Amino acid sequence: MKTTPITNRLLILSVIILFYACSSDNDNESDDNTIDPITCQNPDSSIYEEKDGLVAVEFESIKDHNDWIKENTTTGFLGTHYLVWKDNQFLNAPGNGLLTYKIKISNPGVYRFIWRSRITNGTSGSEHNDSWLRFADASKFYGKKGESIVYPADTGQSPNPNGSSKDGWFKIYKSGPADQWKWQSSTSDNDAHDIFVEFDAPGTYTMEVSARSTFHALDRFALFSENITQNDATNETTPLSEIICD
Ligand SMILES: [Ca+2]
Repeated sequence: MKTTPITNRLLILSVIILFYACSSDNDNESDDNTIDPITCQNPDSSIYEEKDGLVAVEFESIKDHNDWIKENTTTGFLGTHYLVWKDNQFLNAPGNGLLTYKIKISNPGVYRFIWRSRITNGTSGSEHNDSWLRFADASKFYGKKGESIVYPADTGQSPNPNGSSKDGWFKIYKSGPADQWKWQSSTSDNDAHDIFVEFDAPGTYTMEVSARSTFHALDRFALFSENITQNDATNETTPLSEIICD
């Protein structure tokens, strides 16, 4: 077909419209997450940077949320959204609906882990209240309550927590009323142990979360060293960790 000046102009116009349509799409994506200072070319290469012994991350800032629903309908969350699991339950099968957060540690040592979560279905405080957590490449990953320490199952370490644990994963639950967001990460049923992670050397480590109960919503998490209080680590105004690209 012979192109006339008119069809040429139409072609150019279409290309320009397409260009602006695509760039406004991108704009929406970055508006979606105001805490994300940069967008890595490969979303899998995003790394959260520990600073002065603190890592603070909005769960929704991850690019690949792997069938978790990014929602903002249950009020009281921090950041722009939360992630909630609405697919099948995986009560004894960790690794489904995998969320991977890479964390660059510059100050090695002992860190406590805690997340802010909520039940988004029903009124029971003991259902829809847990998800799986694993730090497979950290030097140590354990639950602690006073002098009592528990290790995840299938790691060759003991004792293991009461209730579910498998392949190095802890079941992490919250207790208390269903209708409240709460900073709590406990493992071992009816014997709540706090969660600790040790990093012996500077480096980039991998934190994994996977689906267990339906309607468990994850808002934000913090990893903090012994020189930081839980109040400071979980304060709404605490600066979020910067994201760098691998
Ligand atoms: Ca959030």
